[in-house]
Amino acid sequence: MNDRIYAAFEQQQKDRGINLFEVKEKMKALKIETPSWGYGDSGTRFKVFQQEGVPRNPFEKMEDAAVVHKLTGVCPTVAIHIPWDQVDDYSKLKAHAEELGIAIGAVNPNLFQDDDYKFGSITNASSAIRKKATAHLLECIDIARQTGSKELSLWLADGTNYPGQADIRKRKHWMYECLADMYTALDDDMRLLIEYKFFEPAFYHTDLADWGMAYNLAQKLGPQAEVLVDTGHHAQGVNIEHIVAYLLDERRLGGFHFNSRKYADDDLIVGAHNPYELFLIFYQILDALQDSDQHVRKTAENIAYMLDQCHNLEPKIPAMIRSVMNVQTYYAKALLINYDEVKKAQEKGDVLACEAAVREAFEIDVRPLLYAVREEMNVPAEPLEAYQESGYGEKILARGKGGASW
Ligand code: PSV
Ligand code: MN
Repeated sequence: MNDRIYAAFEQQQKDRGINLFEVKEKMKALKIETPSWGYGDSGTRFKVFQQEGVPRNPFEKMEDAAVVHKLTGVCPTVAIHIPWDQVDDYSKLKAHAEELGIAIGAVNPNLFQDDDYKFGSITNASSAIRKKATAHLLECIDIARQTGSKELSLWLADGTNYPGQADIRKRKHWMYECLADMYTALDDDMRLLIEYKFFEPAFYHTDLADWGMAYNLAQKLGPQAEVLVDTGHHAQGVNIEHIVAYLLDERRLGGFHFNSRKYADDDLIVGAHNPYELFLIFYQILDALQDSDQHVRKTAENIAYMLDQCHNLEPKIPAMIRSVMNVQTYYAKALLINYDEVKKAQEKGDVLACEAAVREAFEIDVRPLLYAVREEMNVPAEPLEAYQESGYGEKILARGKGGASW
């Protein structure tokens, strides 16, 4: 990078009262988990377009994820989905990941792809099916023990399509009972991240539809249960950063599934459609990191940042790198907000100055900062270009078509 450009950037930030050393340390500490399923074939309900070179098994998924980590330096863990990533021996998968310089992150139970779950899993009127679903949740805790994972992220597809189809209150009780069994089985250092989604695949009611329901469940279950915010799981126009601030203040924000969306749960590259939203989410988190309450600060420190995307048309690995770079970019911009200036403007009730102080940081070109941080981390300044030049994309074509899919 051109030293003069960085020096000018440094001076500009100094003049704005920003401590760049601290900013760079925070950027180096950011960790973004990638999803194993984001490396496999995916599509819509209309068509899955198979790509050449897609990993054929969980071991190859780890290999692709390791490339993303090697080039970005900030993706040391990979979330797995069970049974998509089922293997005979999880210690082998763990060892394989570790040899590649990464580790297995959150374990995601799958309660939505079994015929038995047609009318619900842990909300099913059949106690035998609820027991089966609970057994799968417990199996996932056991897998987490074997992989050294500390997070279980739970998403439920349960819901109904028509009024009167089921007893909503009974389903609520059954859901709680099964999750309480799961919660009790968690090790002390594990946490349960509860994801919500307002529709799809059910269209009339979803049993865990919004952050309030997830929060309520987490409250009842205990301190190891927290809410997971998937940015694609809200109705149009919902103020996600408000939800983030609220959950942080309640000490119940556990993690994110980042992606971007235009209409529904589109699972597109994060930051592609929603850069300002992503920036404002980080603004709330960074603001909470300065809270006078140490519990709020701790909650903000322990957030699990995960991507949950499906790259249906674009090649998977570069798309994942693009997403990671987008998260870094908007995180960097939020770090450049002059928080004192915002607070002072708030105290004066100067609405225009408040808004301007936040937006100003968004408008800064942070490329000199990103290049400097990557240089200090010993990773390529332009990870995407480095990937294109690495030859890895060509090498994996030998895997052929018809790899793993979700
Ligand atoms: C559901 O849409 C979701 O966001 C959940 O996190 C699932 O585990 C993931 O996508 C993959 O289907
Ligand atoms: Mn998700």
